[in-house]
Order: sequence, then structure tokens, then C-alpha cells
Amino acid sequence: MVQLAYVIAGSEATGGAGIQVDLKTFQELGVYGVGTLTCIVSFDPKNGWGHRFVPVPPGVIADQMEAATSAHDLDVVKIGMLGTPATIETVAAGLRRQPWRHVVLDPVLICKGQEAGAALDTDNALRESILPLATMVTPNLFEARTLAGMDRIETVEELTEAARRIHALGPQYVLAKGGVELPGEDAVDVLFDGEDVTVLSAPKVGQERVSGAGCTLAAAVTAELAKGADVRSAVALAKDFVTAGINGRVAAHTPFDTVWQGAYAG
Ligand code: PXL
Repeated sequence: MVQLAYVIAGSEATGGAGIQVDLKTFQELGVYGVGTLTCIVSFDPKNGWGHRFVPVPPGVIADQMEAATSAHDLDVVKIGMLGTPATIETVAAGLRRQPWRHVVLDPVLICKGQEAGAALDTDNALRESILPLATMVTPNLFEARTLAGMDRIETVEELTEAARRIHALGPQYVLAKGGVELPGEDAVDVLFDGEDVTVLSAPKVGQERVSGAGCTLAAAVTAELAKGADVRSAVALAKDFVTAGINGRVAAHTPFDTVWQGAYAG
């Protein structure tokens, strides 16, 4: 029987992040993807690839969630970019309507190139309304600093401390991602389940960030959980999947290359 995975996320028009990446990842990992669109991001090539952001009206988001959850028995969902407090409240209300085996939250606070602190009300709404519903949260370095309330994260020990602090906010599993910005030879991620710390590392592929790596990682975890994998196996496979995708990256005219989700299968 085909397993299903659900994603609630935004569109990123170049194809390098957002729901496009989530659905490609689901397909590559053999799960049937169902998606609900929260917003449309169209980078502006005439303006340094700055963000042009259009939210989907809350009623339309609620309609999509109703259609998706009525058509299918979904029990694993990934949450990507939400973007506004109104969207966050709508998605939280929709999620509360049924039980979930896993809610994987990629806490997209800002996108690459956006100014830090651009959307404090959105950050607060995410923390208050979505974080308590998440079984797993996958912050990058910036998001981990923000959620953990730490000024700096420069070592694996500090990344682990951030994961512990974020765990205390509610989610059962925290996957904190060091990425290329955490100093060192390897791209290190830390999984904390409330008891055990698992450190995953793979040699960095260059020193430049790649667009879509975070989306791909969380989507791959979601797909594996949908197939019934335990959290640690899901995270390990997702790390391999995203590392293969970064090695096979797709060049673009944007400031960042993007992950090739097809690289893992070859
Ligand atoms: O990479 C984070 C992200 C997620 N979702 C959407 C985005 C971005 C960053 O640009 O646009 C829709």
C-alpha cells in the first residue's frame, strides 16, 4: 500500500525551496505527497533577488486543509513556511481538528537574504501556536539561536545546548542543523529526544549555503516517518538524502545553488 505524507508550506517560484522541494522529496522517497499552499514567494531578479511575498487568504488555506484531510487519512505532516500570524492561526486550528502521529515543523523564521527580525509577530505566533503541536522541530543555526534565546552557537556543544532548550519548549524531538555556518570541517546536525543526543555529521560540500537544504531534510524525515521509520532512522536517511542532493546541486542565476532531490536515487 502506498503511504501518504502531507505538507503545509509556501511556494518558492524558482523551484529551489518550499513546497516544490517538499513534494519532489516525497516522490523520490516513494510516498504520495499531498500539499496545502500557504503563500507564494517570487524572488525579484531586478532587485537583488529580494522577496516578493503574497499570502494565501486564510479561508483558502482552511479549504485546502479540509479537502486534503477529508480525501485522505493523513497522520504525518510537515509544516514549512507560514509567513503571517493569520496563516499561523488558521493552520494551527486546522491541525487541532485531528490527531497526528507526527508534526514535523521546519520553523522558517526568515528566508536566506531576508533581514533578521523582519517579522517578530510571526515568530512569536509560530512559537505560541505551532510549536506546541509539533512532535519534531528542525531549526537551522539562526532559528536555533532565536528559539533557544542564545546569542551565539559556534560549537557542537552549543548546538546541543540549543537543542535541549528548544526541547523544553515542547517538541519531543529537536533536530538542530549546524549547516555550513557552524565552524568546522563537517556539516553537523544534532538530534535530541529528551534523553539521548545523536550527532550526525558529513563533510561540508564547499562553504556556500545551498537553497532548499533545510526544506529537503525536513521533508525527507517526514517521508520516512510516513513510511513507518523510527525517528533516528528517518533522520539518518534524511541526512544521506540531503548530502547526496547537495553534492549533486543544481546551479542557478540566484545567489545560491539548489539541492537536486534526484541525486539520492541516482
Ligand atoms: O528555505 C526556506 C523557505 C521555505 N519556503 C519558502 C521559501 C523559503 C525561502 O526562500 O521561499 C516558500
